[in-house]
Amino acid sequence: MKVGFINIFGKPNAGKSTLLNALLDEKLAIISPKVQTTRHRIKGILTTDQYQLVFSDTPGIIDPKYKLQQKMMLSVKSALEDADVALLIVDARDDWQENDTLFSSLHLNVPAIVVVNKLDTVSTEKLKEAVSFFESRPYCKKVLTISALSGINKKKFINGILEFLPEGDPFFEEDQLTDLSTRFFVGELVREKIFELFEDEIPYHSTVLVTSFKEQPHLIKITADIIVQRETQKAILLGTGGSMIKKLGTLARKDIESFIGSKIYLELFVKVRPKWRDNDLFLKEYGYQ
Ligand SMILES: Nc1nc2c(ncn2[C@@H]2O[C@H](COP(=O)(O)OP(=O)(O)O)[C@@H](O)[C@H]2O)c(=O)[nH]1
Ligand SMILES: [Mg+2]
Repeated sequence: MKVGFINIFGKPNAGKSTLLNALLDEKLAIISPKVQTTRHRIKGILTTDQYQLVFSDTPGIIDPKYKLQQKMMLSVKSALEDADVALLIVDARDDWQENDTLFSSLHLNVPAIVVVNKLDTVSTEKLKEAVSFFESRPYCKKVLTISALSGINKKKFINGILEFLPEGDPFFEEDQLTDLSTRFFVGELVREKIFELFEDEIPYHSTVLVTSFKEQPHLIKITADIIVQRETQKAILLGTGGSMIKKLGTLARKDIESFIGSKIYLELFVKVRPKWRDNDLFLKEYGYQ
């Protein structure tokens, strides 16, 4: 059986998380049109009789400006170290040269497949040009083109990867989808709604901590804290008469219910923790190792 770690790298917004979800047929990674939505390395495991593929979604590669971003880049670094194959994903509309510089700077010592994504947004001509541009790069073993959003030919895509993977024994049980806890994904779904509902700095100054998760006969009771940096941000999150937090809770509850496959009761609290993004103790508490 073919077994391997396939780690997905690229600039913010290239479509890494959308690709992971498409490959797994499951919404594991949260997605938004805003950059830097993904903060952790998220593994998605795909097992059949012929292979076990362990895909990792990673945060977009950026120059870190505060400690949270440093932690985000550490998770990218760990993924660089254990990949069997790197998927270097690029938005077809983006500056190819710039992406090439970034990919070269990773100094990969594993084979790389360049994945030109968002083929739905460019002409066939442009796409062909992109393919030949990346095919000529030294780190690139193969170029695949996809639209992660409109759906990919999974079989073809996976066959393109398999030839680079070693034979071996599986690392995970065949029904295991990820290595992260349900609590983690619950927090992520709440965080996704913050990206959806709020503008400017709010999503970037917020995080979510699930503080309790209790299974009861007909529903799961979940409480979570939304952490922000300032009182003014707390006021925005709550909204007039609590209107925004209510909206947020409703949207998150629907997604969490479909993720867990059970009714839930969700209670959200907003807490102010000044400068949490630069505080090691807070970062640790909120799951950024
Ligand atoms: N048109 C189009 N948009 C896409 C495609 N793949 C991803 N997107 C969009 O690009 C944005 C960023 O996607 P995301 O997966 O969060 O990117 P990430 O930052 O690399 O993880 C989202 O708004 C996606 O819906 C695609 O194939 N075509
Ligand atoms: Mg992402």
